[in-house]
Amino acid sequence: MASERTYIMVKPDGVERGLVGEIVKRFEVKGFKMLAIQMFKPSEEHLKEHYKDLAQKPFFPKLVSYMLSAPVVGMVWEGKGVVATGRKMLGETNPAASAAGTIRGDYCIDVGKNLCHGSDSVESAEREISLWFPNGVTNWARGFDSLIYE
Ligand code: RTP
Repeated sequence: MASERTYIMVKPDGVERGLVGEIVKRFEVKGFKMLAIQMFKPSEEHLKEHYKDLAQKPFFPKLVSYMLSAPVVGMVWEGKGVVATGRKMLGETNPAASAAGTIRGDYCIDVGKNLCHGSDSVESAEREISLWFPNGVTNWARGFDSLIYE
């Protein structure tokens, strides 16, 4: 059975616009399994650690202040190929390049207000899950996995 996990985060604009439920719904109806969900009001240090690979980018200060502007909702999702498929479901980083049917393609316009984050590799996912859920995440047995996986 699949054990791949990803970290999906609804950013401040998504929380303030009331899109948490819509984003959760898309992952649920796809067939992925939620392992954790929590609202956070992270510190600046915590956010800088999350985005540490981008620290030298010119947009980094703007990104940090955007991410501190309201709470975020962090989630752990599990499923076969969930990292890559999760990124496809989010769409491209720039909503203008995102296909209709993706979250960013359907619900936002500018790159600096792009609603959601998804881990870009299995390794990043595990790092991010440890950062946001340091006490670990409990798995659970779902009764209908045989209807999802062949
Ligand atoms: P994320 O980490 O949030 O899932 O986004 P991503 O992998 O698709 O894109 P990344 O390059 O890691 O950028 C992280 C976030 O920074 C903001 N950004 N602003 N040119 C800009 O102003 C710019 N470029 C990126 C976006 O919020 C992006 O999601």
